[in-house]
Amino acid sequence: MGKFDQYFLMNIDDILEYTLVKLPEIGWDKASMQAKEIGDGNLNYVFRVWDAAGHSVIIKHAGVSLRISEDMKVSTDRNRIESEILQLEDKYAPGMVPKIYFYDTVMSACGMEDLSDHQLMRYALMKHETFPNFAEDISTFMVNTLLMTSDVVMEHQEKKNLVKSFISPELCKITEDLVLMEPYNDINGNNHVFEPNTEFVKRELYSDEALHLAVSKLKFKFMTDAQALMHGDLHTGSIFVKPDSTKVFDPEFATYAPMGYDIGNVVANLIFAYDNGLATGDAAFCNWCLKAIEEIMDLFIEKFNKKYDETVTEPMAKVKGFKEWYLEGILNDTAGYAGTELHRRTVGMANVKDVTTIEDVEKRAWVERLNILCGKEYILEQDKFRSGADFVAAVKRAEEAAK
Ligand code: SR1
Ligand code: MG
Repeated sequence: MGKFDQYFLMNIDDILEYTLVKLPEIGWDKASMQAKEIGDGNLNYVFRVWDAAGHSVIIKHAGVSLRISEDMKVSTDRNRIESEILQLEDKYAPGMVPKIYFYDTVMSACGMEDLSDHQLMRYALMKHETFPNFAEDISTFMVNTLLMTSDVVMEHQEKKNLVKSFISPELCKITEDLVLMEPYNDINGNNHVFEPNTEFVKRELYSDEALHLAVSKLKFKFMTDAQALMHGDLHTGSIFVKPDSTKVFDPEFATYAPMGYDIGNVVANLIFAYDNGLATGDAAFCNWCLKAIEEIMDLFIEKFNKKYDETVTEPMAKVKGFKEWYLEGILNDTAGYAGTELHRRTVGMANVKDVTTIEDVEKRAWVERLNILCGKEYILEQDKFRSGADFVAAVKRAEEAAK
């Protein structure tokens, strides 16, 4: 039996050996080969392997428990799901995801394109860098990957097979609990609430029954509405950027669910970048963040309408008025799930560095209240958000109200 014929958690030396076994065709210069763990997520180990001859690759390796918590066990099958979805997304949004070289269901690892010439978007945004093509790119990615995998376009048998293949109950449960429940009741004691806002969180999130009802509907929609194969964790830590390139990665939470979950994640995470700009007084960066939100939503709507007309195959989806009804539902969901993402990243278990690194206590408390109030408006008044400007206006209202 070979060393890699049975699962174990690999260290740096194992990873070097493993890379040679899995990717011999690269022609590695063995003597200068090095590996470094560069993972920044909550779940997996990510290694960059390179040599002096200019070869490099990323090896992503899943452990049996999550990095963020030893107690949380998740199937290592997530690596297969991720690799297969990246291959599918490359078909619908060519060049917008890293290339997959292999995946290995025994070691729960995959090898993929090294994107070291890009930056992780969250860190670039924390340096207040801006990306002129981002709205164009991410709106294309979302329209192409979401609409093309929906029942409106995809042949229904093929779609149902994808639903079956990409269901990951444990990862869905993380979203159902951490995003769509715990921020509103801290039922499992996982929440991280910024101390100065303790009373505010109790009042605005834990005690608002109308909010709880609206979130319970979003939770059940997430669990039961297999609308499209969404990425499932489309935050700025799942996106690599260069001024002229956007690459989406890390779709291990992908599953069939409402399209608005992905779109709402993008909107909310740009608001976290905005928070950082606001707390540090960078007006130009703040303007870019809001402009990006506005353009993403307007471009999504424009491209969705065009692609729908070009690609719809389902006869009943061609009935007059259906497209408009379907898009309204997506926009409602986008607002709703932008709201839940704003809340869970502010008070839940998995926070974001854009906000947690804000040193000024008053300012951090202020932008966290902004997130909470903006999220509530998105959730409670979902049918008010029909354009990019509508989404932005709520941020400005919350900014004032949170003072
Ligand atoms: C326990 S995992 C916490 C979060 O990290 C991932 O990136 C997902 O967003 C998940 O909700
Ligand atoms: Mg991730």
